[in-house]
Amino acid sequence: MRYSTLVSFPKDFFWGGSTSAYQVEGAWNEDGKGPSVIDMRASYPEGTTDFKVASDHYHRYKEDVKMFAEMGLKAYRFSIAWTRIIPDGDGEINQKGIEFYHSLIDELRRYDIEPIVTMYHFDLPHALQVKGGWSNRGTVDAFERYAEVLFKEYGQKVNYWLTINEQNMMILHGSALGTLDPNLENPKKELYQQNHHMLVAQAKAMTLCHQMLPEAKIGPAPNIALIYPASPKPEDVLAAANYNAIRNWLYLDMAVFGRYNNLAWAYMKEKDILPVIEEGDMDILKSAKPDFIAFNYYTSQTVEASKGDGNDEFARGGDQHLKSGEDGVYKGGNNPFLSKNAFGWEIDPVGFRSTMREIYDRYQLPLIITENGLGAFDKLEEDGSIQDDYRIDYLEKHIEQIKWAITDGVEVFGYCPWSAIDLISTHQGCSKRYGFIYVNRDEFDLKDLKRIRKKSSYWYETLIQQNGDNIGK
Ligand code: BGP
Repeated sequence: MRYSTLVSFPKDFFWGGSTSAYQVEGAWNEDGKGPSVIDMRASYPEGTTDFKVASDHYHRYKEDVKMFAEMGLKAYRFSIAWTRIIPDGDGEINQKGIEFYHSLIDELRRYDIEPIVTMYHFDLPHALQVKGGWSNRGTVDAFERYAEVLFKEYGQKVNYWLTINEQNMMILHGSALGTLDPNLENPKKELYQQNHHMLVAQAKAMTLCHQMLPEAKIGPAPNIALIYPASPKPEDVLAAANYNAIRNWLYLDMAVFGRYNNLAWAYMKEKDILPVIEEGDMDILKSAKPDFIAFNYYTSQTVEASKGDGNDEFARGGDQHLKSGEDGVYKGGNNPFLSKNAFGWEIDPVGFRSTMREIYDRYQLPLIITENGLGAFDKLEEDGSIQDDYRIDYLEKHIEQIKWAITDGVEVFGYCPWSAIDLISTHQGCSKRYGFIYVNRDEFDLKDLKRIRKKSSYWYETLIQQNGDNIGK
């Protein structure tokens, strides 16, 4: 639908920025922090750094938060490292870790920046992984206890909680994220059991949050992107519905309605990967209610009917870690109407609007975008500037689509692009940069880790001052 005028962003809209603990903090083994599955990764893709120092945010958070304030950020979405709080996942509490996040949150509050806290962003404690990770039902209890510690410690300072970042990507692309245990014998069956356990853990955390902190709000944070059929061919349309169910709705139907999506269930049944559901699980899942939906969006995907000829899998941008497509379910493919970024990810702002409309139509809950952004090889110019006009272009087009979605009647209360500051990509090193703020380091040369605001940060600052009024004009 086209409109003669677009509705303005709400006055108290959360213009933010986003990071995650293991990608930005560094200090991987300091002040009592235990190792996570990310720290214990056996190898990294060739030519890319590990996460030991990252952007050294742990030591420089004051300087970073000051820069966020200069940019005018209204919100900062970050994650707490479970292994700083409880180094082995379910044992002793580490006071130094507790203090770090108190200091970070206090610093944000000093500048009126709303903390939006992800409880768990890929970095499961290694000690829990050794005991079976999410395959072990005990991890559900460990997460509930961890949640209780967080709510007790930070509940008076944090109003917005996100449970688990991109649970769907951990299930679908765990090998790329470093979250898939390479020793799993039957990965798919295990993964869907893990998925069930994570869903129960999330439900328990949401219920606990409402009991302990009646004023606080909590929601899931999957990666949601509408799947297109490659053509109007009815079989392609069915294939898109299959993948939408497996990739997107499985996670949100459960978080919001407390039931398994029927197509996703039929898929798991056919593949013989149905999870074991313990007595009482469905009651736990049904009684938990999110207050909002947070989601990450980078790109859309296009699929067609499965050919079943062994060639259904498609590697996005040639990236073997990000394959999708499955015999008898759907075949992955390209969308000829979209351009691509330097890493082969399709750029689709209009798909972003469609995704917001679809989520809101299905669930009728307020939305916040907790990740969206452009990975690029930024260049530090001789004059010390970073001219990331391509990022401005990407963000502007996506923000405009939020405005269209708001005009469509979708309730959106915040936008936290990835990333507030440069950090280490999940599997493509630190040369793939996303930040508004440049961090002066290379893959293997830490240099001085100096912070430099990129051109996009000044552009975003102006946009925030104008509350997005000039967008879409
Ligand atoms: C999401 C993750 C982030 C982040 C982002 C960009 O899946 O939640 O942690 O890394 O994607 O992806 P990448 O780093 O692979 O470019």
